[in-house]
Amino acid sequence: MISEKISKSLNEQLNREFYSGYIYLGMSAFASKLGFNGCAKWFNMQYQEEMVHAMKLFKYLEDQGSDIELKDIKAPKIKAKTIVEAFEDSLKHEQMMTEALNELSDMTMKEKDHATYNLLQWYVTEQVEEEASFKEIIDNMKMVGDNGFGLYTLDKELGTRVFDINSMK
Ligand code: OFO
Repeated sequence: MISEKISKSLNEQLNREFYSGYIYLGMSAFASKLGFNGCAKWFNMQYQEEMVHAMKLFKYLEDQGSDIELKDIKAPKIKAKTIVEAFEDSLKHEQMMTEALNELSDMTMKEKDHATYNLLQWYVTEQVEEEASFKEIIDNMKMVGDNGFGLYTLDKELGTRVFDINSMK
């Protein structure tokens, strides 16, 4: 059993995870419109990962006998004009997610809610990996600059990403 305050905050986080998925689906459509099909696939894999993040929380709330409140998912606004901006905006979004997860984690520490704290550490660790992969892609894109062949190669490489549900357990 978890407190009402924690349950409410986890429900908010559940919505944020679905929203993250929505953002990456939007980024995928944007990348594909620019002709970066590899990036589009990469973002689509990211969308699928976010759905796993959401469903992990959903299952936890269920296991704890908490109310699950499915709220409206905000439509994502894709402001990026270039492919590198799409990754930069994504990184900013992930940094916001990290902040939200750290705050949630602090809350569980204060409440001495060990089970939820333990669950959240999985997310905290996952955030380090996510931020690092966005940073790496941005760095590589900046290195390549306007070089068409470099961008083509990078796009092909990003298109090899596969979604492995087992790595998310
Ligand atoms: Fe990419 O963020 Fe979920 O947790």
